[in-house]
Amino acid sequence: PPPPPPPRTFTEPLHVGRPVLVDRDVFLRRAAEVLDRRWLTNDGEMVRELERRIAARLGVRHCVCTCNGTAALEIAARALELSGEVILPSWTFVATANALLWQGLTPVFADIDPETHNLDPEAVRRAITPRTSAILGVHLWGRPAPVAELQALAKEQGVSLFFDAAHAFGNFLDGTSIGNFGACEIFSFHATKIFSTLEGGAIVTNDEVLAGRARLIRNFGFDGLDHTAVLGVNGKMNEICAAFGLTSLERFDDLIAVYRANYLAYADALSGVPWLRLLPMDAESGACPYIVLEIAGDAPVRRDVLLARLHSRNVLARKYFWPGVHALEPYRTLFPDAAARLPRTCALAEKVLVLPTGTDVSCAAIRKIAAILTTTNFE
Ligand code: T4K
Repeated sequence: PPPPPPPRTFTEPLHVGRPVLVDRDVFLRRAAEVLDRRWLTNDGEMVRELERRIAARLGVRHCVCTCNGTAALEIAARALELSGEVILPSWTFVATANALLWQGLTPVFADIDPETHNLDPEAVRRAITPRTSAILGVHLWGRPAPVAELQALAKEQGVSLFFDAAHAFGNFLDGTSIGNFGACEIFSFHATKIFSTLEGGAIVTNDEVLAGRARLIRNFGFDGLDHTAVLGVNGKMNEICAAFGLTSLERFDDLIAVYRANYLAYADALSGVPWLRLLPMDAESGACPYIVLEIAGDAPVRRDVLLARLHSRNVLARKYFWPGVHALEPYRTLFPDAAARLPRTCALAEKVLVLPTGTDVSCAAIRKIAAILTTTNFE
């Protein structure tokens, strides 16, 4: 029989990271409270309440909300008093490295384990020099980094360990919430995340001294009305963002269920295609924020052809995080030899497609996306 015709175009574009909306009335009521109080920012009641609820949810002692995840990383690096070199993956969003360089630190990229997309502890060990002051692990796509191995290595080498958990709010490692590992962890609550404060982020830690330092740095270094203790910055979250966050948090568990169901629907629709690998997610207990697909080198169709095909059908898939941070400016110019140490990152960057998920993506849409990917009579 002739092959089935290619699936038709979606009428509305499907995005990776389309913001999830909160209950409008509840949010507007909270926003009105903020206006009534005329306390709009600077450690207001909404921010404090959000910090309490996040800390309680994660089972972590301290939560310091910030204006975005990048600022959270920068403040964390300052609070940890880092210097010299910090080891991190290149297979991440550019903000992970930018935050370090912006603080005058030298990012040193280490290769990943292609099975997990997270740092390979052996590659980290090889990247350690006398100038290394810290390891910055990333829980990429919400999948936990190899925490125990990195912890042991950091201890052995006498360097700090902290985590970029921008993707990992609502995820767990062996039953413990992400947020409890290393000296501290940072989250992004950007609009594209399942739990969002529009723009926002947080540093979470069980270390009281570190949390105190992060609070000082977040507010220009002020420790009194007319007195500063350290070099600070303006990294504060405002009250409207916190009001959105409180409303978003109330919906979080329902949303996780949607994202998990979508992940399982993709797994079902794409199973049995030997040249596609769907990166496994923890659909039992964790959130499944990203749908990450690898296209095998011997696939009948190249990744970029599939991407163009999806885009032509209004499925706005992404090549996150192609080509790897080391290949983006200014890193490409600063570290022209980095690629030689990152063969697995470079290979993976040519394979990955991230597919739309979230409340706008139904199971029927997922079956159609799978058909667009696997139909053979396109060209
Ligand atoms: N560390 C890691 C590992 C990160 O992934 C990130 C951020 C950070 C640190 C830093 O955290 P923040 O400082 O951002 O809090 C997006 C997000 O902006 C960024 O937060 C996120 N990671 C990154 C993975 O994705 P872009 O530049 O790819 O987003 P953009 O503008 O292309 O939007 C994604 C899709 O969503 C598009 O199809 C358009 C759609 N969209 C987006 C927004 C904002 C909407 O429909 N409405 C909207 O309001 O970075």
